[in-house]
Amino acid sequence: MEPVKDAIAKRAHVGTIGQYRALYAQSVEDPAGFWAKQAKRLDWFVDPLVVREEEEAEGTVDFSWFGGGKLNAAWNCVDRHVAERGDKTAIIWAKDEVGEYEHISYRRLKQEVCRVANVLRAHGVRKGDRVCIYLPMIPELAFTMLACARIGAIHSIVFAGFSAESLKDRIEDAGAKVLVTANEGLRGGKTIPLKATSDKAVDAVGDLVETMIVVRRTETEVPMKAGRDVWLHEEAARQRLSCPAEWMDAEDPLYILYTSGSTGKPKGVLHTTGGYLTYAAFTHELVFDVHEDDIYACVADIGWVTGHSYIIYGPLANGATTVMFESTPLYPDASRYWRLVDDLGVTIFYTAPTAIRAIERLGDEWVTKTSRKSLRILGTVGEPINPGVWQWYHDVVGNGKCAIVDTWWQTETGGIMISPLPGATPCKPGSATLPLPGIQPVLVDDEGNEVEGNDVRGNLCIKGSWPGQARTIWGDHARFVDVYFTRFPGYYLTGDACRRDEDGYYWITGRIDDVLNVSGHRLGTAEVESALVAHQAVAEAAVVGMPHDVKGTGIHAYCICTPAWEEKDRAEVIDVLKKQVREVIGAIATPDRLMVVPGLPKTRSGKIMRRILRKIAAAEYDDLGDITTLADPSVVEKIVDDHKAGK
Ligand code: 7RM
Repeated sequence: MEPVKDAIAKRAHVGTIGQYRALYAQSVEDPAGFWAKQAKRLDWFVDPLVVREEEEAEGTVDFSWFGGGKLNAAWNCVDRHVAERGDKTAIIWAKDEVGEYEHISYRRLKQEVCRVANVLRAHGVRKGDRVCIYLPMIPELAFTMLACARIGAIHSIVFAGFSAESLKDRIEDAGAKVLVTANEGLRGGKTIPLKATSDKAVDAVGDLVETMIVVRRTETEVPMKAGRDVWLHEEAARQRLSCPAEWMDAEDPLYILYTSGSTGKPKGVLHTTGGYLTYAAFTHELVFDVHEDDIYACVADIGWVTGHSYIIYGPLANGATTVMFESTPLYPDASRYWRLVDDLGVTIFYTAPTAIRAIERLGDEWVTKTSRKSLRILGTVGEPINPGVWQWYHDVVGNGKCAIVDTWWQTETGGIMISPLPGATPCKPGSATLPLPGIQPVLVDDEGNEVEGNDVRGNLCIKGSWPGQARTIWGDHARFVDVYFTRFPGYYLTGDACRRDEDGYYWITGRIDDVLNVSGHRLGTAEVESALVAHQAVAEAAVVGMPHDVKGTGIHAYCICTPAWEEKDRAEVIDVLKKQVREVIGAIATPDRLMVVPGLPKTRSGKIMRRILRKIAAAEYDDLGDITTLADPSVVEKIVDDHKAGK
């Protein structure tokens, strides 16, 4: 057990474990009172009349928060701070170029947001319309999100590493009539051809996208299609510096964010305005113990939920100074993060275990040659952190002086659910520790019974609702009900397996479904499989996770080739198929290992035995279990031999 550090506890919002326990007890005894109080951290045009409502009817799920309330997320993240702290830096943009920073004050942020909002309005965007954003980590991304929020448009941000096809699917599913992109992205000294990818995606959706708004990040010329494409800087220069904020209902959508599930295409998780923003602000302040003078850096990409909640909405709602980091942890070398910390005086730093592992393996010197004396709190998110990596983060990066917060949550939860509080919770490396106030995790056995007590395991579910909870899947409420609320009625199903230890601490042990967590990014095995079988070379494919030192989980694909491709050079086929996945989904989905196999282990009813494929992928050949029930056990032998031979 790693005790809480006195220096951190002394100034913390919650400074003892007793205080945390009292707050927690209060939150579950009187949730309405507790959340009503939390909602007061926002500025409401009209105060909510009710805290929480749940409608019950056979076969569906419907809950809402802060009914009757009216507010605007951009107003809360920007305008209301201008009077109090107009000259305070809202966003520090850390450019890809080493040592180059741009500070944007709350006053300037308001003007930039208004200008972009006016540009969107001028192009016909109205309340409820969807705007797709395909931008790298540049300030215009923040301006555009907040501009959407300001006029009541729903943003759908697509990570700039996704392919044209992934972008197209998301534009189409959301029905976005405007796409905001950049001529190019810049990351780790390399350019990313965003406009070219956007053109491909937009051309493939017919005339759905009426306007493409292009940010000029680099000097590179790109073709602009007359009547469709416009430059943001030219349009913005013509617009006023003010723009009225729409009065949004608490339950009006704020954004859609696509995330992978175990089956089918990624689902558009929908978050609403009042509950989400309350929850993002509340958790950001509590978990990171944010104070007025903090310099807060979450180095995730805004294309993922972590960036939505903990680079933009949470920090800005709290009037904090937040960093937008455009580069990568290893560019130009493994000191990059700590150089960022020293250059800006970062006090709170939030990243993923995969990034920590990538840096750790290159040696301590990259860290120890930097000062890092400004740091107080170090966070992680996205996947379980190995206890050894936790210790290294604590001892080497944090010099033994920082609090570590291992934060468990999901796209669907809107914000952090299980995490230590830096001034209150003694830590156990590898455990996300205890639930935040207002959150009731339960472990449910496979029969649907709550597993009580400590030193137990089960399917991690959440009892009751919380304000940041996703309300639906865009365009498919039946899928929302089916995926999250059907297997164990009455609970929200997280899809994670979990252990609650003898002290009541939670340990996430992995997914219970076919979702992989690759470098902290969620990927469905079904998505990768469908990208593979879309190629003429592949007759059938099965994808599983495999242990990976840096990524946590790597992608292992097994493919059966079509006759015409069977005789081709193996290495070439493998290259072609890896490239296929990269082109269909994006680089993050590229298989780490791809094997061409003569067959797949199947039951006599034709079901692929993924359990066996996972064991082989992990090189646990002696532990394959019973294979006698397979339709053709000899396939397994062949695959094992080839795997051992590195084929
Ligand atoms: C924020 C985010 C969610 C999945 C989740 C888990 C895994 C996230 C942790 C973690 C262990 C953690 N959203 N996960 N945080 N596992 N410890 N601290 O990652 O929707 O992209 O992924 O990530 O499996 O279900 S996400």
